[in-house]
Amino acid sequence: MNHKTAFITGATSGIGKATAEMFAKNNFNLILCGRRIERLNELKETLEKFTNVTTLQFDVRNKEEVFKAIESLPTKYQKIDILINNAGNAHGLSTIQDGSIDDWDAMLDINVKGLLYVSKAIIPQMVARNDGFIVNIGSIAGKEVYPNGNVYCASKHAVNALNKGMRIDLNKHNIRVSAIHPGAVETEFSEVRFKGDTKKAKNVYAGYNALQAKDIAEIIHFVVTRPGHVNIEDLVVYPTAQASATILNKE
Ligand code: NDP
Ligand code: 8X3
Repeated sequence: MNHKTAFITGATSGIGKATAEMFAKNNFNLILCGRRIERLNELKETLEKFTNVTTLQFDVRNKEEVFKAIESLPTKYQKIDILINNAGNAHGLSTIQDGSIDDWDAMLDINVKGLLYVSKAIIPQMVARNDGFIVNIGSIAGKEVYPNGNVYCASKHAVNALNKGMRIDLNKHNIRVSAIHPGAVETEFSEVRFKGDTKKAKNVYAGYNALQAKDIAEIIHFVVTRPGHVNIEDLVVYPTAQASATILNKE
């Protein structure tokens, strides 16, 4: 395969799916990951019209599954040029005293430990080749802490720190590392946060123009297509109507 190969976690929805679509149309070979196999199959069928696509079904929380899945890649997909660490979500929105321990476990296990497991499985080949690109999807929740955001914000502050740590450790191996920190993006994020309460989820994006997944996909594509000597370290992106995590100019 001539073109670069990108490995995208959380490709079944939202930012990851839009990134897969954007990359497919720009001839990247794709390894698309997620837990929902029907969605992976559907996406593969659609995007195969543009590029080479393979899928991996695994839960980022399960380290054995992560390593087994990545080791099982067909030979032509084994060289991974770009890793997009995107899988993640918020679970609940509660004060620290009312928060659910299961929600805390989910956020830390997926957003932090899951990102680490996938990175650990892929970074060694990049180091060996002296070449690679990692994009970590953080959040403005990794830059600010907002009321009731406690553990989600902690998980994204950890992503912010890991992004910096990866940059420092991998710099001498010619591996570029970038983080994108979006504000409100209209995806399934709030449906997951509010456990399927569609009305509550829709309300998060009502009364203003929220970012769309495609907006972030375009930025990710821009970041990974800079010339080899250019590395955008950290990029914060808000909808125009949003001034900070808590200041939103709704109609
Ligand atoms: P979505 O809920 O639309 O997508 C989340 C993706 O993560 C899905 O593809 C899901 O796939 C995958 N995922 C979740 N849990 C796991 C798991 N345990 N194992 C494997 N994959 C998993 O949300 P977004 O697209 O909005 O979120 C993408 C990233 O962007 C997240 O890291 C989120 O924190 C971040 N972000 C989102 C913002 C927003 O406002 N939407 C703003 C800032 C950052 P599946 O369920 O099939 O496994
Ligand atoms: C998602 C953005 O503000 O809902 O990371 O936490 S926010």
